[in-house]
Amino acid sequence: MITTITLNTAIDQVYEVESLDVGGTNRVSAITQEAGGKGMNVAKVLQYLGAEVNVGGFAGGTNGKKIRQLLKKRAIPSELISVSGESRICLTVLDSLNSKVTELLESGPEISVEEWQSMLEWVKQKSKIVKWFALSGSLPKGLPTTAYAELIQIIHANGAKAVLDSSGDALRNGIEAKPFAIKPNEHEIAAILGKTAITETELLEAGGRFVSEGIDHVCLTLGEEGAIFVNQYGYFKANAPSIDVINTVGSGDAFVGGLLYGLAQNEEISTAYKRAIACGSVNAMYRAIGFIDLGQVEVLMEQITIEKIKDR
Ligand code: TA6
Repeated sequence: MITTITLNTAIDQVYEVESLDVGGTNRVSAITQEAGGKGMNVAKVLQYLGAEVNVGGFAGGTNGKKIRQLLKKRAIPSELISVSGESRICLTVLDSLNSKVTELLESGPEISVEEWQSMLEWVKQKSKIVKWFALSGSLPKGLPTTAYAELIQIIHANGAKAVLDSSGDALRNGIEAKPFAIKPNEHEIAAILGKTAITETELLEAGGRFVSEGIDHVCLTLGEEGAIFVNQYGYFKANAPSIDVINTVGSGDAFVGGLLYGLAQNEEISTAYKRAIACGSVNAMYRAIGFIDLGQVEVLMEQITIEKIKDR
């Protein structure tokens, strides 16, 4: 069993337009709605891969009710904690003619101290029976920037493992709690180092430092350039297969799903890394967020090579 936690759940709504006219009138040709927020997408990908998965997080109001219904439709068991605020809508506008994606993300409800305490207690109980956790996405208002660090400490204290995918202070503080794996992209690493851009050497340095500090797998995603992996055996670079991109939203989440599946199955680590990249790439080949086709994943995995750059 793998549990994904989304502290700021959402309804992911995709509007498809032929050619987005910013400032003009746009007719929507197709609408889809899914349970969203990063951890929900990780859960969907894990389910496609055949893993047993359930989801935790906060959900409130009419949108929270809808999120629960959408999860039920997919037969993803949810143990979301109800909150008094209204869960958010995250809107993706797909410009099909120009293959451009625009995201409009609401900030979500404010979480009270009592609601946060309920979450800490839930994770305390859950991590006694579940071995793997994904902690994904931005933090809703009201939570301290140490929220993920607190969850990681609880998870580790119970002998379970956490993969963290966040950004900003939540990522910086989360790293200090030494999750089992992290998946920042180059911009997220640059931001926590107080830089606007980052060289490959600086990325490798940061990855090496995180591993020395106790993180087992540092997975640095580089978009179409592939990914850099740092672990106790060294520094590795992997290519991304060439694909026709439709919608990259959720690709990072699909990467986490693939990685977590491999880790939980105790796969050879290079296979888990390849699965992560392939899942991220396949997600980008489709309109839907958090969708993978298993056959495509296998095909793309064959096209990924992982090269050792240097020893640690
Ligand atoms: O990664 C894509 C996505 O998961 C969307 O599904 C949308 O819900 C958004 O990211 C939320 O990101 P955030 O970091 O605000 O939790």
